[in-house]
Amino acid sequence: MPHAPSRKQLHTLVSGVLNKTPLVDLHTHLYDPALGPVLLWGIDELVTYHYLVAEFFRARPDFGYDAFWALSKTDQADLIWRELFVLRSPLSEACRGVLTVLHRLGLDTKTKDLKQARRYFQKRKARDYVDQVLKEANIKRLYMTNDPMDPLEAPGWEKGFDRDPRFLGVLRLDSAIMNWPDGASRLRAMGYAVDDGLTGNTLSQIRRYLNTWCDRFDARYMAISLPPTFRYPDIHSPLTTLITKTVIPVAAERDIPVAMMIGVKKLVNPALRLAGDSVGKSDIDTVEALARDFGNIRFLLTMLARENMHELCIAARKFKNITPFGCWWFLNNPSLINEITRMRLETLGLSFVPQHSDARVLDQLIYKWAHSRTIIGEALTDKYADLCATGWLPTKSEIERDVKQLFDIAL
Ligand code: FIX
Ligand code: ZN
Repeated sequence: MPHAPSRKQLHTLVSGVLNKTPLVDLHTHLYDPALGPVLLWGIDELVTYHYLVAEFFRARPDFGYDAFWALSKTDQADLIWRELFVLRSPLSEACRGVLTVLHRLGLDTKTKDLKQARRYFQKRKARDYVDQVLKEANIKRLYMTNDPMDPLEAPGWEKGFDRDPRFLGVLRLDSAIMNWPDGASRLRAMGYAVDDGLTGNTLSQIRRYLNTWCDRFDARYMAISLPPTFRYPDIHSPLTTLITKTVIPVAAERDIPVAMMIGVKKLVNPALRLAGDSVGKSDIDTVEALARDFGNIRFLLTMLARENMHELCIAARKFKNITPFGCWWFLNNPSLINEITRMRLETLGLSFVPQHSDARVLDQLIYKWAHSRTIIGEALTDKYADLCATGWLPTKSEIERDVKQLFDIAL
């Protein structure tokens, strides 16, 4: 009877498999390098990430919002670096992330300015750097967030380009259907004959929009972020009507999933711009009702409130068409990734997607995945150790199989 491995031996095995398994990143704000400068990378983008902007104002509440936004990106980065990394220890997850990237790139992290880092990035070419970062983070494919109504992204699609197969398309729905009829004028400007009242051909025109852009993007799923107040059923809500009468029928026709990211309160502090969004507790009854009424739809689901995470695990146990994914945004911190991952392993086994990066800056892939692989590795090690205590000893190939199921996502 082979003897059970020690926890240390198990941890070495599990973390080795995790680190060498190329993964698929289910949700990012990154772009095919052919789309040009809309793909953000480099030290100034890293340090002015909206998470760090919010933390800067915690350190400097005396600093005016307008004064900050009036600065150049370089000056913003220098200011944030000084306040959060020099005058204070960079203990937050977002600060630590920047240091992990610099450290993995062989750069000095305890430096009083960004001169060395800027010299490093000035020598990089975007396409080579994409290869370097994907290799360092061991990512084989990632899903973008593509919005036909984004003025920064749209020109690249109009021009057309040879796709990088590592960057998969996703049709993002917010700008078209959130806060209806805000999107109606944008749709009309694109040639879709919609009216504010969702009457006549409006719904079929919106389905045409969805199909046209799913084709253009070769979209592997459609995605939308939703407020904590989102409800289904809700006969008075244009949003609910649009989701059930346009998004869901098109997803069914195309047999692609619908990703719902529920719980964001947009711009509670508009002065913070992208950093101004907050979190609210969402309604799990709505999630269960959607999964029940649309059993033919695969729902990729993540929620922003910690309190919703356990409810989502249980909803997924009740509905096989729910796949919980990621530790989203304010949950993407070691203490919560740890809690959520263990909760999911205990309630769902391997039938969930443990993490996505949500990276907005290419280099973030390095830290978001290094940090998550470590935490998820600890949780998996403990779960395998629990199995060993029953005499069920995992083999290396079984651990490789399990890790592939968790991270090598094929939609
Ligand atoms: O809606 C989303 O895709 C969110 O992830 C973003 O809006 C958010 O700003 C973010 O990047 C969080 O990590
Ligand atoms: Zn996102």
